[in-house]
Amino acid sequence: MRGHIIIAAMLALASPAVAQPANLSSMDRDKDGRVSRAEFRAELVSGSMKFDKNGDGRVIKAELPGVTRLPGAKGVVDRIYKITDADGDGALSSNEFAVRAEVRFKEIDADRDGFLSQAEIKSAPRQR
Ligand SMILES: [Ca+2]
Ligand SMILES: [Ca+2]
Ligand SMILES: [Ca+2]
Repeated sequence: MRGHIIIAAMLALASPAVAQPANLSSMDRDKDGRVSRAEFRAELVSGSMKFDKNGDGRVIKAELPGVTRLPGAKGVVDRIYKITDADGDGALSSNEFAVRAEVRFKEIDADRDGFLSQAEIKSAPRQR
Protein backbone atom coordinates (compact mmCIF):
# COMPACT_ATOMS: atom_id res chain seq x y z
CA MET A 1 0.00 0.00 0.00
CA ARG A 2 3.10 2.17 -0.07
CA GLY A 3 2.19 3.35 -3.54
CA HIS A 4 -1.12 4.60 -2.28
CA ILE A 5 0.62 6.66 0.41
CA ILE A 6 3.01 8.14 -2.14
CA ILE A 7 0.14 9.16 -4.39
CA ALA A 8 -1.63 10.65 -1.39
CA ALA A 9 1.49 12.61 -0.44
CA MET A 10 1.81 13.92 -3.96
CA LEU A 11 -1.83 14.85 -4.14
CA ALA A 12 -1.48 16.57 -0.77
CA LEU A 13 0.42 19.25 -2.64
CA ALA A 14 -2.71 20.02 -4.57
CA SER A 15 -5.64 19.14 -2.38
CA PRO A 16 -5.74 17.92 1.23
CA ALA A 17 -9.32 16.80 0.71
CA VAL A 18 -8.18 14.29 -1.90
CA ALA A 19 -5.28 13.29 0.34
CA GLN A 20 -7.19 12.15 3.42
CA PRO A 21 -5.04 8.98 3.79
CA ALA A 22 -1.95 11.18 4.23
CA ASN A 23 -2.42 11.29 7.98
CA LEU A 24 -0.03 12.26 10.73
CA SER A 25 1.34 8.79 11.53
CA SER A 26 2.56 8.26 7.96
CA MET A 27 4.69 11.43 8.16
CA ASP A 28 5.71 11.44 11.86
CA ARG A 29 9.08 9.74 11.48
CA ASP A 30 10.36 10.32 15.04
CA LYS A 31 6.95 9.39 16.50
CA ASP A 32 6.65 12.43 18.74
CA GLY A 33 3.03 12.88 17.75
CA ARG A 34 3.55 15.88 15.52
CA VAL A 35 4.99 16.56 12.09
CA SER A 36 7.96 18.90 11.93
CA ARG A 37 8.84 21.02 8.94
CA ALA A 38 11.69 18.60 8.10
CA GLU A 39 9.41 15.55 8.37
CA PHE A 40 6.80 17.16 6.14
CA ARG A 41 9.35 18.15 3.54
CA ALA A 42 11.09 14.75 3.65
CA GLU A 43 7.82 12.91 3.16
CA LEU A 44 6.69 15.03 0.25
CA VAL A 45 10.07 15.18 -1.47
CA SER A 46 11.07 11.53 -1.03
CA GLY A 47 7.52 10.35 -1.71
CA SER A 48 7.25 12.44 -4.84
CA MET A 49 10.72 11.58 -6.14
CA LYS A 50 9.83 7.87 -6.06
CA PHE A 51 7.95 8.66 -9.25
CA ASP A 52 11.27 9.45 -10.90
CA LYS A 53 11.57 6.11 -12.66
CA ASN A 54 14.61 6.83 -14.81
CA GLY A 55 16.49 8.45 -11.92
CA ASP A 56 17.32 11.73 -13.65
CA GLY A 57 16.13 13.75 -10.64
CA ARG A 58 13.05 15.07 -12.44
CA VAL A 59 9.48 13.81 -12.43
CA ILE A 60 7.57 14.23 -15.66
CA LYS A 61 3.86 13.55 -16.13
CA ALA A 62 4.57 10.39 -18.16
CA GLU A 63 6.17 8.90 -15.04
CA LEU A 64 2.87 9.02 -13.15
CA PRO A 65 0.84 6.04 -14.49
CA GLY A 66 -0.72 5.19 -11.11
CA VAL A 67 -1.87 8.75 -10.62
CA THR A 68 -3.32 9.16 -14.09
CA ARG A 69 -5.45 6.02 -13.59
CA LEU A 70 -7.31 7.57 -10.66
CA PRO A 71 -10.59 9.25 -11.57
CA GLY A 72 -10.19 12.99 -11.80
CA ALA A 73 -6.46 12.73 -11.24
CA LYS A 74 -5.46 14.37 -14.51
CA GLY A 75 -6.82 17.73 -13.43
CA VAL A 76 -5.08 17.35 -10.09
CA VAL A 77 -1.79 16.43 -11.74
CA ASP A 78 -2.07 19.39 -14.10
CA ARG A 79 -2.58 21.67 -11.11
CA ILE A 80 0.35 20.14 -9.24
CA TYR A 81 2.58 20.93 -12.20
CA LYS A 82 1.16 24.42 -12.57
CA ILE A 83 1.91 25.35 -8.96
CA THR A 84 5.06 23.27 -8.40
CA ASP A 85 6.99 23.55 -11.66
CA ALA A 86 8.68 26.84 -10.79
CA ASP A 87 11.01 26.98 -13.79
CA GLY A 88 8.32 25.75 -16.19
CA ASP A 89 10.39 23.01 -17.82
CA GLY A 90 7.58 20.46 -17.53
CA ALA A 91 9.42 18.37 -14.94
CA LEU A 92 9.39 18.53 -11.15
CA SER A 93 12.72 18.46 -9.29
CA SER A 94 13.25 17.64 -5.61
CA ASN A 95 14.11 21.31 -5.16
CA GLU A 96 10.75 22.36 -6.58
CA PHE A 97 8.98 19.84 -4.34
CA ALA A 98 10.88 21.19 -1.31
CA VAL A 99 9.89 24.78 -2.08
CA ARG A 100 6.29 23.73 -2.54
CA ALA A 101 6.35 21.73 0.74
CA GLU A 102 7.56 24.83 2.57
CA VAL A 103 4.63 26.91 1.29
CA ARG A 104 2.15 24.15 2.04
CA PHE A 105 3.52 23.65 5.56
CA LYS A 106 2.89 27.29 6.41
CA GLU A 107 -0.68 27.02 5.14
CA ILE A 108 -1.43 23.93 7.25
CA ASP A 109 0.35 25.09 10.46
CA ALA A 110 -2.64 27.08 11.69
CA ASP A 111 -1.23 27.98 15.14
CA ARG A 112 2.22 28.73 13.68
CA ASP A 113 4.13 26.65 16.23
CA GLY A 114 6.30 25.09 13.54
CA PHE A 115 4.65 21.67 13.84
CA LEU A 116 1.61 20.05 12.29
CA SER A 117 -0.85 18.33 14.61
CA GLN A 118 -3.35 15.71 13.50
CA ALA A 119 -6.08 18.34 13.85
CA GLU A 120 -4.20 20.81 11.65
CA ILE A 121 -3.64 18.16 8.98
CA LYS A 122 -7.31 17.15 9.12
CA SER A 123 -8.55 20.71 8.75
CA ALA A 124 -5.86 21.74 6.27
CA PRO A 125 -7.03 24.62 4.09
CA ARG A 126 -7.77 23.78 0.50
CA GLN A 127 -5.18 24.66 -2.08
CA ARG A 128 -5.82 28.09 -3.42
CA1 LIG B 1 7.58 14.09 14.47
CA1 LIG C 1 10.83 22.21 -13.22
CA1 LIG D 1 0.89 23.71 14.46
